[in-house]
This record gives sequence, C-alpha cells and structure tokens, in this order.
Amino acid sequence: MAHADAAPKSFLADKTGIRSWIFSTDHKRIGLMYLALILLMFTAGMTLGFLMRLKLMTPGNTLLSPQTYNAVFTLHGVIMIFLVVIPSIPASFGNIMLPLQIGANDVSFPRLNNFSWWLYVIGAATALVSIFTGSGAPDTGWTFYVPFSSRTTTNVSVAVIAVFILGFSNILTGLNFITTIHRLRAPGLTWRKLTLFVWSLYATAWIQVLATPVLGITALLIFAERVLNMGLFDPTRGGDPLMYQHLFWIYSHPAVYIMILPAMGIVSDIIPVFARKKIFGYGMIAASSLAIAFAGSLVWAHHMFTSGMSETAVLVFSLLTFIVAVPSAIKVFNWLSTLYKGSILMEPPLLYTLGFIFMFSVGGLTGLVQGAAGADIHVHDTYFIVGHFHYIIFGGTGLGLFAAMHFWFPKVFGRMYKRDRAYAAFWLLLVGMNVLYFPMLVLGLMGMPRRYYDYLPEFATWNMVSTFGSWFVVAGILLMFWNLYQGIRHGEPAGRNPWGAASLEWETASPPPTHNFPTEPVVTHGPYDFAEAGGHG
Ligand code: CU1
Repeated sequence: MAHADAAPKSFLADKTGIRSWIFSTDHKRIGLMYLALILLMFTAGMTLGFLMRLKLMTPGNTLLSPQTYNAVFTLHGVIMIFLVVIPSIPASFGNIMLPLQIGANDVSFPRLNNFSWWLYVIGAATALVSIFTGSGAPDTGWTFYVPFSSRTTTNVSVAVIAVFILGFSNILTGLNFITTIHRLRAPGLTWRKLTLFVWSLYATAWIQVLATPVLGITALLIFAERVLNMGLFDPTRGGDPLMYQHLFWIYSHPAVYIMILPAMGIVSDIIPVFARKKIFGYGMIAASSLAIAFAGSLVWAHHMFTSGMSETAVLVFSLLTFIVAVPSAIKVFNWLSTLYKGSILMEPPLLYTLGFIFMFSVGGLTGLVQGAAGADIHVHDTYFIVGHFHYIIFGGTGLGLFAAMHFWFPKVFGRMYKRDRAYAAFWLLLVGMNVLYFPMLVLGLMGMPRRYYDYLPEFATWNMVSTFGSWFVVAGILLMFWNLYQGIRHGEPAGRNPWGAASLEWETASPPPTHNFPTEPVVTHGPYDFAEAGGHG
C-alpha cells in the first residue's frame, strides 16, 4: 500500500472529466450525481407547484387553461413522486453513506449501481419526452386512474413506460443495499452496532425489492390496455377499474414508507449527536422500521374506502391502518426521550430534524383521520388529503433530506456552509410550509375538492393564504440552495468530524478518499457511544 507516502486523494478530486463521473462506480460519486439530479427535478416540480398556487390564488383565475392546469398538477405529482421523493434519500445519501457507515469500500455491485443511475436518467428523459411529444402532456393525475388513463388521448403510454424504467432503477438499488448490508460489514460491526440510518435503508430496500415489481406490472398493463386495446381495467371493454386501484396501491402505499423510512433513519442518527446522548430504545427504533415495512404493506386499500369495495374490506384495512401508527409513534416517543435532558447543540441539522418531527406529527395525526373509514368518507378527494400528504412528504421526507444535507455536507465536501443562513432558510421554510399546507386541511374539511380547476367564493380566503405560504417556501429553498452552493465553493474547512459524532463515516477524511478507509476499520463501539468514541471534541 502506498498510502504511507501521501494521503490518498479525495473522491471529488481523484479523477476529473465528465466521463469519470457518469461512468463512475464509486458509490459516493453516484450518490452525489443522484442528489444533483433529484434537486434539479425538485426545482422543476416546485416551479409547477408554485404555478398551481398562483392559478388558485383567486377564484375565477385564468392564468392557466383548464387543460394546462390538468397537465401541471399531473406533472407536479409524477415528477415529485417518481423522480424526487421515492429515490430522494436512499439513492443519494443511502448510496453515499451506506458503505461509509458499515466500514466498506463500496456497495456489493458497483457497476450495477452505476447502471441504476443510468436507468434513473433514462426514466427521467422518457418522462420529459411524454411532456413534449405526441398529443400533449399526461392529464390523469400521478395515480393514472382508469378508466380515464386508458381513454385520454394525452401521452400516458410514454409516461407509464417512464415509471416502469424508474421502477427498475429502484429495485436494483434495493438489491444492492440488501446484499451490501449482509455481506460487507466491517469486522466487529454486528447487526446491533449498525446505525439506525442503515437499519432504515435495510427496511426500505426490502419494500423496494418486493413492492416495486407490482408497480412495474401495473404500468405495463396500462400500456397494454392503451396500445393493444385489451380490456383489463376499462369496464366498457370488459375490464375492472377496481382491480387497477388494488394493483396501484399495493405498490403505492408501501412507497410512502420508501419515502419516509430513510428520513426517519436520518432523524434517528442526528438526534443523539446533537443531544450528546445515546439513542433511547435503539432496538425498538430498528425493529419499528421493519414493523413499518411489514405492516405498511398490508394497508393499501385504505385509499379505496369510497370505491365500492366490500364493507369487510373497509373494516379490515381501516384496522390495519391504525396498527401502522403504533411503530411510527414508538419512533417519535424514542426521539423525544433521547432529546429529554440532553445537552442540546442547536446546530442546523438538529433544527431541520425538529422541523421534521413537528411536520411528521401533524401529517401522522391527520392520517389517522383518514384511517377511520367514517371520517375518510367526508374528506375523501378533498384538499384535506392534499394537505395531509404534503405535511408527510414535504414536511417529513423533504425536511429529512435537508437535515441530511446539512448534517453530511462537511463530510462530503470537507467544508462548512454559513450557519445563520441555514437558520434563516429553515424558518422561511417551516413558516412557509405551514402557511401553505394548513389552509388546505381547513379547505378540505370545508369540502373543497382536490384537482378541480376552479372553486366557489367561500374558499377564497384560505386559498389566498395558502398561496402566500408558497412564496415563503420558495424563498427558503432558494436561500438554502444558495447557502450550500456558496459553502461548496468558499466554505471554511470542516475537518474530519465537526459534529463530534461516533459512527464510522466520521473516522475517515472529509471528503473521503475513493476507497473510503486507508485500512479496513475494526469496530469496537456502537454508533451512538459518544463517551467510548471520545467524540465530545
Ligand atoms: Cu396509504
């Protein structure tokens, strides 16, 4: 080994040129390329959402035509769900941190990992093609509900092929992670010494591998129905629309856990570092990730309480839905117990994490309203649903991703962003999100339906408030991006372990060298043992 002569180059500086990135098998480069594309797609999706809020600012507004409006809310959903939130944390920080946190050189199948990234690129390109070619951008909503999606003349066939391709990218990433966690842990790194982020990636990977194929098949069936005129879902051709809803949600509810579990893992990693305490209930948090992955796979038909399925089914799925709330609540309880009497360092990663806990709790509690079948019938297809899932997905997964970006930024780039700007961006975001989404909960209870082009004057005030909120959110996002960009270019050197954390990724240089550790680490302490690790700094 030559590492005694000179410190190995960082993974950012090791090789240069575009080919050294796009064909890279380095998990850190692949994760960073995912992150860049995901943030780009997020910006596109946010712009569409911003447009929608402008259009909905006043009743009778004609900023967008009805057909354009339908395309805008469909694309906002398709982009945000399939290109941003589902891959968001696993593909970016999952890729970057998994091998580092388990003391490995890379994932099990580095070339397959690069191929997954390419599938993401090809899937995203196919989705773009569906917008700009043929007879217009899809107008079905991101759920592609039949029979409309099998009849509309817009470009749905291309969009479902994009979803199919993206699904494969996910499945292969999941496969890679499961194998990596089983086979590549450093000597001494037992299952009980894994970080809770790795546990959450493990639970997520099983959902990716087991549930995503159902989405792939469903997308293909829509394609077959449209192109070959098969009567699978459309009742006028002998098909069954209820079957579509079952197939779609068998994937798409567990997909909610693909979105939220990794964010929960990040929260579980960040809190002990900034409370300077061992995590409370390690085993329970790890087990609750697996419990959520398992139980979350059994609740899909709670999206279908008003579809006309049997009363027995309604009862069973309602009950199962309440059961999933238990492991989620266990996590919140454990996080708060860890914070309790800790010596709190209110650094930006912790602030974003606390924002996550607040937003996730509002989202979770409003979810219980819909889990109860009777209450759900009242709020079904109203803005209550839109408000609820934005609290979970943007308030939860979004803030979780932003917490991760602020937490691991010094590790990935070896530099630090400006803290005051990070605080300012956070408050713009948190206030903005609540002003944007809380009115939607109220509007839903008042009976305003989702996805409609226009609304009655009685909904005017809350819609205006909601639109104001979107301006704060956009301002917060722009400030955050700018701050991080400036940090990459001019930030102060951060050092190996600026937060005094105890997990393995902090033991190597910042940014890490291409092969992560100069010599294979031997693990003697757990990821939250601050005293033994001497991590108090
Ligand atoms: Cu669901």
